[in-house]
Amino acid sequence: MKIYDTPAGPFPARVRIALAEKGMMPRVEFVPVDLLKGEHKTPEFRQRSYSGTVPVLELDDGTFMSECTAITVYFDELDGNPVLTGGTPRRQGIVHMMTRRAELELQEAISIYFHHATPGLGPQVEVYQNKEWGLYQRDKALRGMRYFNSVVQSRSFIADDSFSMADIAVLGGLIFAGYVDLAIPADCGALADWHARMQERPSVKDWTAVAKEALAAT
Ligand code: GTS
Repeated sequence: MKIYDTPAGPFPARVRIALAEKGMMPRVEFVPVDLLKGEHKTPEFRQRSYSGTVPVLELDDGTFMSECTAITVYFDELDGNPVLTGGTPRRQGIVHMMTRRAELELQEAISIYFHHATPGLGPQVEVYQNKEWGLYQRDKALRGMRYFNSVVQSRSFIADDSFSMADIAVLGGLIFAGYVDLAIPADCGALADWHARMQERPSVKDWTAVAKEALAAT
């Protein structure tokens, strides 16, 4: 299997952390995609990913799969032990709800802020920008942080009392927040504590080391 991605990217981070949690990193070959050069927007790349985004998983039979959530579910089910996304129907539902909420309220909002209200990936790639929309989304992301702060005030993890895909999605959002200097608000102590605890997970430590190396090389 191959994954087309950019190692330090906040969305690719989600799949890489999930793979590390599952001990499945060795099963995948990573193919780098240079976003600053717009390699993800070429007609050739769009054959793999209609929306022109990474990560993209290529299965050995030639199937392409986009979307962090879909790829995470795929790997989680592969070994018959879906600890990140599965369990009871109730847990599945809650994990998916909280994952989508993390995307909408945090990671996608920050992504829109980055692409619309900052130079983003540069003028060659950012062919349409709407600064007002970007700034609106930045404020939405800050509200999202306050929401997730309230969530982890009453439980240890984002979806329930165990680590799941939803924790990885909030982590992805906070990784993106770090890149655009959007700090966790000072009044969000529970979220800051949760974030500090997540940094102790070997999967997150491994990703942080790989990302640092990739950023240093650019
Ligand atoms: N919904 C997609 C998913 O869940 O996979 C979003 C993927 C996404 O936006 N990926 C970013 C991308 O390709 C990569 S990164 O910003 O996290 O590194 N962005 C490029 C673009 O032009 O939108």
